[in-house]
Amino acid sequence: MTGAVRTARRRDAALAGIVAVGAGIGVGELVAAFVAPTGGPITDVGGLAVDLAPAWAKDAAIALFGTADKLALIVGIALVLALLAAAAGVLEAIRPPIGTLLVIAAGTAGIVATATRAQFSPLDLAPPLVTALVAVLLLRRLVRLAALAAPRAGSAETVDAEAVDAEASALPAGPDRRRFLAWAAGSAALGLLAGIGGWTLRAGARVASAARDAIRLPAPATPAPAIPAGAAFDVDGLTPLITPNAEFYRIDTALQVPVIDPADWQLRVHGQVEREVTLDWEELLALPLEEHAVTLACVSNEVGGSLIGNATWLGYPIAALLDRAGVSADADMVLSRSIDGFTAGTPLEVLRDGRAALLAIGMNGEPLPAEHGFPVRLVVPGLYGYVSATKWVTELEVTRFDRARAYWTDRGWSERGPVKLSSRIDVPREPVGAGPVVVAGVAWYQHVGVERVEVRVDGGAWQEAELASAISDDTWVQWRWRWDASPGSHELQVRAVGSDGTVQSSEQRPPAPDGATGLDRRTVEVQ
Ligand SMILES: Nc1nc2c(c(=O)[nH]1)N[C@H]1C(S)=C(S)[C@@H](COP(=O)(O)O)O[C@H]1N2
Ligand SMILES: [Mo]
Repeated sequence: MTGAVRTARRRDAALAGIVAVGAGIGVGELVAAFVAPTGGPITDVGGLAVDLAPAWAKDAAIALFGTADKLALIVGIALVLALLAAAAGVLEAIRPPIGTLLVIAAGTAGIVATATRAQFSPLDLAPPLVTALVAVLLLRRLVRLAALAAPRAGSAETVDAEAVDAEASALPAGPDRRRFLAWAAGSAALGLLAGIGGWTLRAGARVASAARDAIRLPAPATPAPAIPAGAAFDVDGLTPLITPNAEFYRIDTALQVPVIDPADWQLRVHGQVEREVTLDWEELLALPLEEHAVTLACVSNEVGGSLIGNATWLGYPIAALLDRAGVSADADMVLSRSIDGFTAGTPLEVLRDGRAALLAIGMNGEPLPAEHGFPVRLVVPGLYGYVSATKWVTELEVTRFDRARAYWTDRGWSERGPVKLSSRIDVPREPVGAGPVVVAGVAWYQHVGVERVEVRVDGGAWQEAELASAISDDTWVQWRWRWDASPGSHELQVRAVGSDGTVQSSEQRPPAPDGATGLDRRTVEVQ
């Protein structure tokens, strides 16, 4: 085989590698558009690169490329990937299956990059997996076709070195080579189409997340009161007083997180009002905003479950907005609607009794995360989320319970959903040694307040636990109790007593239709 032929064969193998990996990424981006709208193979690898890059490299990139630093990063990643892909093609041609292994290694890196993202769900693995699979299958197929198309040394097709124009193709355009080129061109075209499709579908998501990154939340006119000293116990394993956004439970019907550019967001207040009110993002930001800590709970939370979280929310009082619209005396409900059609029916009297019912834009000092309703959601202390906490909210319809039905009311859940008094044991989680043991957890009765928490062992007498200072009646409160544990297997139980004298019910009832009841219990082995 002549040098020119070898060069041409390697060129075809490199082309095979680039087409295979490129098409894999294209298909992966398309899959990402459906299952992981904020991610995707390129952005995930980019994210990992950004996370791993040393600070000086990031500073240099910003200094060199300014606001185009992200574009520069993507171009850089594409170049590196193209080089790797070409190498994989050549290696697969001359030393199979090293090229395949190289692609699998890169795919594994992509999967790790995805799996280590802060907000990861198993479905996010689909794009990198599909990318790797498509790339490997195409690489093997294209490299085989390229090999078939190439003349062997000494065969009749071997091209005389003198006849070869080193600039042009050194290989004869026989049927095998045309087949290879057709496959390569077809794969490239399909990959490109899939990629363009995926990026177009996700263009909205990128616009919105860029918009979110650019937001500077206004300072609240009414800041949250300082968290009282003694509100948080220093107990290992105890739920933190404020739930970090990345750990906040997420419940919604949205298979794909709705994407709203704040510049396009509008809230319409209508129905039984004197005048319709519309509010846009700039107007909302200019209003005097308030900050309040509120514990949000899901009606589906089982006793002892984790569908509850506490955050500091920044927003505008819904009541003030309703006043602006002038609510009809006949109305008794606000049907809030999200951009994806979800609805919640909230009693008007709850929204207007002075509690911190907010049209919220901030969560723990940040703009709302996409999953938690960006750019605007409702938060109402004392009500389960399904009747109050509409995310991606775009409409408030003032109406009546006997005229309108909300999403979950139509599916067998109670029309009204005040949060039930409840408590949870967080620690101990594991077997403990005999002697003093700290038992601790949280208790909540939003907008009423927790007066007392009691613990008992093996069904014995109730004993009062120590209660931390509450941030407010709208938040959960931590409790702890010192247990003198004796060896053996013991069952701990907890119950809370509300500020209104209500004692947490021990009757075990499931979440449907208006919230679970019963007592959290935990069996602990004492050695
Ligand atoms: N648009 C929309 N908003 C929604 C829901 C939903 O399905 N769609 N679910 C509600 C329910 S049932 C709960 S418990 C809370 C959960 O809010 P979180 O995901 O921010 O914790 O959102 C509420 N808001
Ligand atoms: Mo919920």
